Formats: sequence, structure tokens, C-alpha cells
Amino acid sequence: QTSEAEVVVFSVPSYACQRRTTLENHNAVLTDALALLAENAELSEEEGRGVAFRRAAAVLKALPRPVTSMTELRGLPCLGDHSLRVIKDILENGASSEAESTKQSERYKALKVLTGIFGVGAKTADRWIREGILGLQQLQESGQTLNRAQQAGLEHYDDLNQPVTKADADVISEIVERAVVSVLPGAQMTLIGGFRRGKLSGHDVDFLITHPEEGREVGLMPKVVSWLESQGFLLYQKTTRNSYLESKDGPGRPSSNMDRFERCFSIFKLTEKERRRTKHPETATENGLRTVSTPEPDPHTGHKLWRAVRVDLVVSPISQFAFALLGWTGSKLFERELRRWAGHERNMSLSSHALYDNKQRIYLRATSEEEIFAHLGLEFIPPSERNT
Ligand code: TTP
Ligand code: MN
Ligand code: MN
Ligand code: MN
Repeated sequence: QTSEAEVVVFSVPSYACQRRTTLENHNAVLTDALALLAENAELSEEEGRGVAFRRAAAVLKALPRPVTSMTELRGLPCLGDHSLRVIKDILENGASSEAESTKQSERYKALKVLTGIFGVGAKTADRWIREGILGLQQLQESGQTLNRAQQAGLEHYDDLNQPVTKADADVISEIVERAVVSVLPGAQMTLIGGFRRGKLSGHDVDFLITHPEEGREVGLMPKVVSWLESQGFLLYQKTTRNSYLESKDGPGRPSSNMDRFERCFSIFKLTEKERRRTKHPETATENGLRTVSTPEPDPHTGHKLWRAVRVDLVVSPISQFAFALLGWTGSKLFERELRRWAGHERNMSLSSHALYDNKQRIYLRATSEEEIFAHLGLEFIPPSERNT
């Protein structure tokens, strides 16, 4: 029992981009509950509430040990009344009654199932729920018109709701690398998203492609996609062309947080054959032979020798590469906090394309992430410590 005076208070800076957040989380019970409430708010299109819960969870993730009493939280940033009530409930009763009842609610369960379909967002799911569609079976029987993405999403539902392992991400990296160097020698590809932050699993695999000579990257995406298609690697793809130059965004005034790079949202067909031909050092055995995992048997066909994996491809000109790399490495909250820091603390506008100084009225150049952090007056945080 410690007296009030002896309680050691944690010290945490208020922006997530000022903190080092590794994958090691000493407060997972608390942050899981807050993440569930955040997700429920986001699925209900209450973005503000969602961000508040995410920020509170991020503060707890940055603590060096488990929280054991409410007094330890004194002075910590980003913990609003609602989040504090949730934390108190867990510390006193072992669970958050609000998180538990949300998890059990028909609406939350339906939102999860429906938005688990690739191509279905919160708005569509909400409309379907109001029409009485709560699950996949009901959706299929309803005769709702589905777009191409949603049809693919429904068709590959089970695979796409299975986490992607780092080993499978490595296999896909090798395939994308082959595609990129085949269509444009000298082009470079970088793993981004959660896997760049060192996560061991993810919901998709993300890649950034560029070429060291400015302009050579133009027209690259359709060629990469054709190559992948010709080799039978794509179950679905939708390519969106670059719209940065023709956009009406003023300096540092992007019309939305969506960037304007040429990009491709796709579903890969990852076969056992590809999994075998790629060497994974981390699964190598002492005698140098690799243990190959047996494929998951498919309940319908008995043996399915491939799985569907979501893959995002982005192409950036080399002049914007550092900004694209920083903007696509995440986490989503880390990105949001970087932009908030830039705007509120530095009077600058940061996007995945550029950094604009609103006071000097100039774009600040950068060829590395380190330079961008320096322009922003922030200590450099490596990708593995952006797991907010
Ligand atoms: P995600 O792939 O959605 O997230 P993730 O890789 O961090 O996590 P997961 O393991 O679940 O896949 O997005 C990766 C980053 O890309 C994220 O920081 C946000 C950024 N991004 C954009 O900048 N613009 C976009 O349109 C999208 C979809 C993502
Ligand atoms: Mn630790
Ligand atoms: Mn990802
Ligand atoms: Mn992605």
C-alpha cells in the first residue's frame, strides 16, 4: 500500500508522435476495451468519439508497466471522463461493462460481420442493418446489388478475415519485387504499413514503389498490374490514377486526408507453390531444410491450395518518396497526430505528398523521414516505435 505522496506519476507527452510506442503493451486489458469502444464509435460514424478513445488507449500503450490504480493516471494527457470511467471499471471489476455489452450487442456484431466484407464501409453496413440485414446469409438472400469489390469481398470472406502472417507478407514481397523489376528495371519497392512497423500479422500487405529518376515512375502501376494479372496472381484489383497535379488542393490544403497517389487496392492469390519457393530464414531449421506448413483444408472443396490476401500498392515520384513513406507507415493514429502536431504546434501542413510552412509560405524539401521529423521539430521515431 503506497500513500498518495509516494505514488510515482507517469510522464507522457501529449502527442503520440512525441512518444516511442513499441509493440510491447503492458496495459492490453485496458487498451483492448478502449479499442473496442473506439471501433464501435467509428463504425457508428462518430469519428470524434473514436479518436478520443484511440488517444486514451495510445497513452496507456506508452506506459512502462501495468496501471494498478487510478491515482497513477493523474496528470496523464488525453484521458477524458468517459475513458477514465472505462479504466476505473476494469481496475475495480476486472472488465468494462460498457465494452462487454457493446461486444454482445446485435448492432455491433452485425457491423463487424458486414464491414468485414472488403468494400463495405460503415455507411453501407448501417443501411443494410436498417433494412434488417444482420449477416452474410441475409445479405445473399436479400438481392442487394453488390459492386465488384463487395462481390470479391464476399467470395473471399473467410480468407480476408484471417490475419496475414509476416511469412506470407515476405512471399508477397518477393512476387511484387519480381513484377516491379520485370516491368521497370531500377524501380524500387518498400514494404510499408504495419509490417514495416514490425508487426507479426496484419489485415493486408502494403507496398510503396518508386524510381530514383523522377518521372520514370509514370505509368508504372498499370504495367505492374498487367504483369501480376498475366501470372495469375490477382483475384481482384482496382487501380486509381494519380490526381495530385490536377487537384484543386492549395498549398498545404489537401481537400481530404486521402492522398492522391496512383494506387491499387487488390486481392492476391497466394498459392502453396509460391509459399514453398520463397525462402524464409526465420523458419529455416538447423539442417537447412524448411518446414512447410500444411495448407488449411477448405470446408467446401476439401483441399484449397491457395489463400486470398489483401494487398495495397502505391506509386510515388522520388521527390515525394519520404513523405509517402512516412504517411503510409502508420499507425493511423500516429499519422493523425503528426498532422495535428504540424498544424497546431508548427503552423505547417503535412500530407503524404509534402510539408508546407504556412508562415514562410514555402514547401520544405526532404529526402528521408529523419529530415521530416527535423523540419517538424520532433525527435525521430523509428517505424517500430510508431505502434500507437
Ligand atoms: P492500413 O494498411 O490500413 O493499416 P496498417 O498497415 O497500419 O495495419 P494492418 O496490419 O491492419 O494492415 O494502412 C497503412 C497506412 O496507410 C496507414 O498509416 C494509413 C495509410 N493510408 C493512407 O495514407 N491513405 C489511404 O487511403 C489508406 C487506405 C491508408
Ligand atoms: Mn517495457
Ligand atoms: Mn496494412
Ligand atoms: Mn492497407
